[in-house]
Amino acid sequence: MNGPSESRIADLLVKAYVVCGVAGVLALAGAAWAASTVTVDQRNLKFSVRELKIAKGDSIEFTNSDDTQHNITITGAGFTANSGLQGPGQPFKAPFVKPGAYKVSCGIHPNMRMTVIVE
Ligand SMILES: [Cu+2]
Repeated sequence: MNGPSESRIADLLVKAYVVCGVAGVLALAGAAWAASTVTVDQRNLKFSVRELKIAKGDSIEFTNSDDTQHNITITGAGFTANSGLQGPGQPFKAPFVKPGAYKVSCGIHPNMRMTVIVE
């Protein structure tokens, strides 16, 4: 008597499980795909932009087109990162996982400053 309805419930559960699984995989793929890397160059002792807006999860790759060393410090939203001595041609990549305003400066050249806004 109740055989058919039980198998129908089991069938619905299997369908729901499959739909959730597909949605989960698509959500993960979307998140991985959405994060991007933005390049900021250092040239003539300046950052290529004064202010940059990026999305949460994006990274910035700081390149060094000068023939001298730089030393990038990033502070904000309870986060600090330092590139160490960054030689000519050497990239430094930093992820920004929390929204907020970040100050970026160079420890060697005090006039080198920029702001990163993570939305
Ligand atoms: Cu510098």
